[in-house]
Amino acid sequence: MISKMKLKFALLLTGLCLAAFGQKYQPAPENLQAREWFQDAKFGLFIHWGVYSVLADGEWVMNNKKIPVSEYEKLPAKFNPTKYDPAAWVRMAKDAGMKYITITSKHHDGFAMWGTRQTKWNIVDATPYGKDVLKALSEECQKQGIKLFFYHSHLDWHHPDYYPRGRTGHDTGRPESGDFNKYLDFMDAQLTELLTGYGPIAGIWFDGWWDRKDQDWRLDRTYSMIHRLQPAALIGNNHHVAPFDGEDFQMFEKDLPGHNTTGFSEDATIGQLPLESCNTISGAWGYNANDKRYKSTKDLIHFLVRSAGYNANFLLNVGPTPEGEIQPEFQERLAAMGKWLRANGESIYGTRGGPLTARPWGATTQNDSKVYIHILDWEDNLLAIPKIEGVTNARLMKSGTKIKTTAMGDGMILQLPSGAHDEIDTIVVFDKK
Ligand code: FHN
Repeated sequence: MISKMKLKFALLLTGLCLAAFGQKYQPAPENLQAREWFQDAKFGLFIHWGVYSVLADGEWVMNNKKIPVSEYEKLPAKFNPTKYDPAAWVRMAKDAGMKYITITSKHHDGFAMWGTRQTKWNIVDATPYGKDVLKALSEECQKQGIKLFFYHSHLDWHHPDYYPRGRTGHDTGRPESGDFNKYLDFMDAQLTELLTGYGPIAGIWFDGWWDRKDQDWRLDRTYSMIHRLQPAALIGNNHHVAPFDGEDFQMFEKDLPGHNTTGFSEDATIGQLPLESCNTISGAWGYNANDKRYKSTKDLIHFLVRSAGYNANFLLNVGPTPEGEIQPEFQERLAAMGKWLRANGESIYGTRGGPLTARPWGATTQNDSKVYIHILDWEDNLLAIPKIEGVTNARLMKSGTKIKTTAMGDGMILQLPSGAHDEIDTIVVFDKK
């Protein structure tokens, strides 16, 4: 049963949506339900995996190292992930406290990680492994109750009809000719396979539109095809601009919503859709053997909490090896996040951001009956915050220790007893009256 607060949120969102933009797209009831589930889920696993992992230099190696198609096509013969264990991957995600997985079905190199009939450039026809890794993963996700999204690249450095070229992919050795609509027909046919052969798909995570911002990508055609095949599927497009008609959620890359530390999101105004921030554990998305820039578990939990404060999900990435393994540095951090969420999950799952907007010292989240003050970066025992109406019984969530609150002007002072600070997140909880 959708709660009063969330129904208010959903109707507000939809009403504002339709009103603001006179939108054609009317999300189906099951799509609105899925958006609620998405916003309650809060935490997902991003997986960037493909033949590029053989070179262990990230997912952009083909473009960065100017590898022509003729050379790059030698990679699949060396891609044989015999250690791939989808049950272990899904279990790892669940133990980390994640509720869904978003895996690259096709990245910019155009290589299909499933047995597509549209091209031989796929894992079943072109590798010694010869099996459909997405099929195995989708079955395992259904078995373990984890939802599955497919990342799908608009940009394609391999397909001859991805022409005229965009910002990237100029050193692939493809002929300077091609029919872009044939490429879009090919893409729609591949998406149809993914949405009709892998069970219920929670959504499609598009990327690469930014390679040709001027191009007519026939998005309305592709979006309505997806919603026709699976009305509950949530469409997101990492185009780094305000949401387009037909989209169901909005993502921010390596940034909290509305922030732009990476330069990706300068035109990314926050729309009225459910939000998701994605980030890496190291620097790279795809497997990169030399990338040791691992974020600490504390930093990763802070990103999760701050995302929740912005009413956004956190999609955290791993780049598996060509053998099909998740490196230990990633597994350790995910397991530690799962441990933290088993103790503190009530302040994250099923909440919405607020009532206070994001603060340098932390974030606030709320559900129907409680407000959670997440004190992340504040070492003093006194914290002044704006008055929060309609709440009572302030206490530390971990111990239940009462927290003294003193009204001060139109604010209130929280008085933390000495030693109350938690190394990662000191959570003060209030009951809603
Ligand atoms: O180019 C991609 C990159 O490889 C990766 O997939 C990220 C994930 O959000 N998105 C693009 C960069 O914006």
